[in-house]
Amino acid sequence: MFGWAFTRGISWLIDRARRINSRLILALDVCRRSGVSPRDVRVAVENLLDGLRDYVVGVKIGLPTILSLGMDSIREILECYRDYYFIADLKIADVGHIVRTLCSYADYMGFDAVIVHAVIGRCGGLDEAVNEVHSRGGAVFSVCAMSHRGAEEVLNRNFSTLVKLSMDAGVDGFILPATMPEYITRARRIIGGSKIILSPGVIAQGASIGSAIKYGADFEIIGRGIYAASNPIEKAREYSQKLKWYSG
Ligand code: BMP
Repeated sequence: MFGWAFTRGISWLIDRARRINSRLILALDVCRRSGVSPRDVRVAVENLLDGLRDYVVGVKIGLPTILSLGMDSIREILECYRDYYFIADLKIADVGHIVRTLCSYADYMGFDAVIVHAVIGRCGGLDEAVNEVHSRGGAVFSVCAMSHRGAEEVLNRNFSTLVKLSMDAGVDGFILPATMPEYITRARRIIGGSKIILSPGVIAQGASIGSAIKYGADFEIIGRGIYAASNPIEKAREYSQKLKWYSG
């Protein structure tokens, strides 16, 4: 359908992390609210991206920002900031043809990777995402546990099954909660060192900086702790100092 963007794999992400010596991923959930126009949102996004290059390895952009700006605006932004690794947080949970369409939209916008819910299962679900994204050269991260309390009611109870089926489907990495870091340790036991773990829930949701890395994550994802700070660039600098790629 579309296709020019999914050209940089996980190795590009790791190379960049090494280059800038950081394990920090920004959750860019800057979005429209009353009195804030799409133009204002775009300026805020571009100001952040201009200032965070030295500290932030990758940028996770989710539906609030994509819906606020629209796909073509996101595509223009991603084209201008190719020094970041971009992850489409579409949290895909749907049937095969919709999964494939959403993955192709992520490709169109210029993302390097897509986040998919493992709970949809493999056949007609995760397999479709992995095939679609891998055929275009991108990466898939699967959600196998979440960071909010309600996740313990259903999703997180199926954690081991979700991790195993994600491995069988051939995903490139996992999204696991910093607020419940025991899932990170458990995932590492199942997956070994071969896959990447990105961990949200740091600062605004209560997990302390560096804790998910200690439990075995590769990167920590921080949103409000950076973009809602009075000085986002200073905060990102401070956090990246605590999340160095090379310890010591
Ligand atoms: P914040 O640092 O502002 O709490 O943002 C966390 C980001 O990580 C949000 O984009 C959210 O959608 C995402 N996220 C999460 O918080 N918990 C999860 O379990 C999975 C997520 O993707």
